[in-house]
Amino acid sequence: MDVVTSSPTQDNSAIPENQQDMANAIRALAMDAVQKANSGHPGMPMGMADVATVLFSRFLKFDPSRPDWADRDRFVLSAGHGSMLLYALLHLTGYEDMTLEEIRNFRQLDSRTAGHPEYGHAKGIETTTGPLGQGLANAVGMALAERLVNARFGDGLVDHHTYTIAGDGCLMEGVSHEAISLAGHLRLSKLIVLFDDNSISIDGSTDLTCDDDQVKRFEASGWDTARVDGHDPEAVAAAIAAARESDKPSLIACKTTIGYGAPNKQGTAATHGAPLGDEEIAAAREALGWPYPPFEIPEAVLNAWRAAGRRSQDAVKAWQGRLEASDQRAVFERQMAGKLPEGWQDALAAFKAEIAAEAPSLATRVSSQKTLDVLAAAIPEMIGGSADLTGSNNTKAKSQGVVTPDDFSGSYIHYGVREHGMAAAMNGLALHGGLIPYGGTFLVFSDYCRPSIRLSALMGQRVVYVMTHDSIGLGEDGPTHQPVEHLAALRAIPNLLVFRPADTIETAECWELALQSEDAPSLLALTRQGLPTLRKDISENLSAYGAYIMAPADSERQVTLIASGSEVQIALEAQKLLRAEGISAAVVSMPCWELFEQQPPHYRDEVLSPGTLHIAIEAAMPFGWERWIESGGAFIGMRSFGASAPIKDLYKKFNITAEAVVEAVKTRI
Ligand SMILES: Cc1ncc(C[n+]2csc(CCOP(=O)(O)OP(=O)(O)O)c2C)c(N)n1
Repeated sequence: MDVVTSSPTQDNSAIPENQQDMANAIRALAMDAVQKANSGHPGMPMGMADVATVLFSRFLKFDPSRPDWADRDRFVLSAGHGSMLLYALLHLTGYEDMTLEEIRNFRQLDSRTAGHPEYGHAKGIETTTGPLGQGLANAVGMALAERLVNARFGDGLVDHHTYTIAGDGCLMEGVSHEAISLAGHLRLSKLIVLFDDNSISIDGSTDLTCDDDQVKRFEASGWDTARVDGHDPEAVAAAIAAARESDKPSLIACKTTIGYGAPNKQGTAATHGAPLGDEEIAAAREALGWPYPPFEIPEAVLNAWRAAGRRSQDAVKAWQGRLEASDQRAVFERQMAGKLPEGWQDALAAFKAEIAAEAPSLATRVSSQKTLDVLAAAIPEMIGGSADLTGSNNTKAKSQGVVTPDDFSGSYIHYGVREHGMAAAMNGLALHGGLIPYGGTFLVFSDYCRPSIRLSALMGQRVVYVMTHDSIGLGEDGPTHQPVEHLAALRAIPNLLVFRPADTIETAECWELALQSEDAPSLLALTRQGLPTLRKDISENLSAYGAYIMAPADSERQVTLIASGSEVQIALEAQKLLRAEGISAAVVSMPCWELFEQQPPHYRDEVLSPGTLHIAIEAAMPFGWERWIESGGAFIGMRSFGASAPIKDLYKKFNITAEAVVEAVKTRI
């Protein structure tokens, strides 16, 4: 660990003259916007204004007039409550859509300046942050993405840093451990964390809760570290310059005073998340030597900031020249635009035809593996991985090499036992652009990924979660490993496509849909146990409808059996038994509720046939199924946790059988 003090390791000509005023402009905008909104967090932006000024005016490679420039440095405000820091920086450096009006409308309906930074609301917001720790873990994913895309396209097109500001809260969160451990292992040397080391969180001093030596913690995970006075711009600059030379990821612990400049409140939790009040703001203006009215930035200061925003224009031009001269240009542009390669479905269609002809019995996790063998070969930007369950999740395709700290040309990541870190890193991979991440664990551990899955959905990112061992069907590992409430919990997340395919054909279809879903993440719930091939008709991707009639009734329909995944075969068996009893039933396979909801009412009616008796079958809790079951119908599934036993005994014990379906029908018809 180095204690860095001011040292001229960088070009002093680049140091803006009025950097104190530049930092104070951030402070003033933060104080004033929070005061006007009567809510928000002034303390962190005021405390980190000096650090951010150094970063944005001397180091960060970015161009507000080309916010989507592929080779820009990524900046992530992990301590998202300090959103005014980011909004102020975007406004001051000249992002067109971050007007002063937006700053004045901080936290108001339809403004770009939401309470916490939201991806897509304004250019320059690289990810949605607010849930502490997520941004740091996203930044790890972005830094990993940079290395992966660099390995494919070279330094000429991809050579940038990822910076993130994280606070005490981010570093207390468990996900920070997984993230920094992964980054240390992969030696993501172009990742630089600026720790807002102010020793204050909401409840007061961090002495109340945390004795960790964060610097030592990062060192233990293989990071370079430094401690600096976060209000000494030259010390901060020297530390960043040194970090950029490191062959490891770097932590710079910036000792700061929260609410810096507010004479009576600085250094206390009172500045964390409440307006300072008119009196204290007036006192702060006095103390900072900032005599200007609210929301007014003097021309000279604004000019200095706008000059900072133009620093990289030559670099952009030079990069553009390299892109135009590159023989990889078309592929690079396609991948960065998130478009799939031409003809990617051809091999998939051949695979489906082969499966329909051979009709093998396979666990859908194996069906997924076989689909991946086809897809990963056709779509090199797919980046797979698993949280230490590669052989169980069947996530590694034949063509995929393993990514190592020394070689990022592979496309498979061993994430280690770090489900949460994996999910958050996948968000970073997707947000960076140029890659399509997917990663696996057991469905029961989707809970360990949930905060990041929720953010994939909120941000509309194409991340694919491969979640195997999706029910009591996994057998002997028992109730600790048997998900029962997870499908319901996942279906409750808006903008997440939850797929539960019934056989290999549906698995291939669901993968196809997941890759086509550019604005929503997908989760595939896959079985451990073998399932017969049920579908022969491959003329159309029927899973795209969310639900469809897999086996029609052979006379006027009396009963509609609705099932997903492994229970579709039970529904088909029940249909036969009912037929023998003279009861006419149709079987509906419902691999994706969300897509079915999007279908027009006439299609939904055709599939569900209102007025018939509805029986739903799924080896999970009934929560939510009432939506598809008309009154008088029934649900065959779980009502409790599972148990440890062979699968054949479990389905009987929990009464998820064709006979139970028949009985439910007969007592109701
Ligand atoms: C996962 C999560 N838990 C709780 C919160 C609520 N929260 C927002 S900021 C904060 C304290 C953060 O402390 P620190 O990072 O030191 O920020 P500072 O006080 O320095 O601004 C908490 C608990 C949150 N945003 N995310």
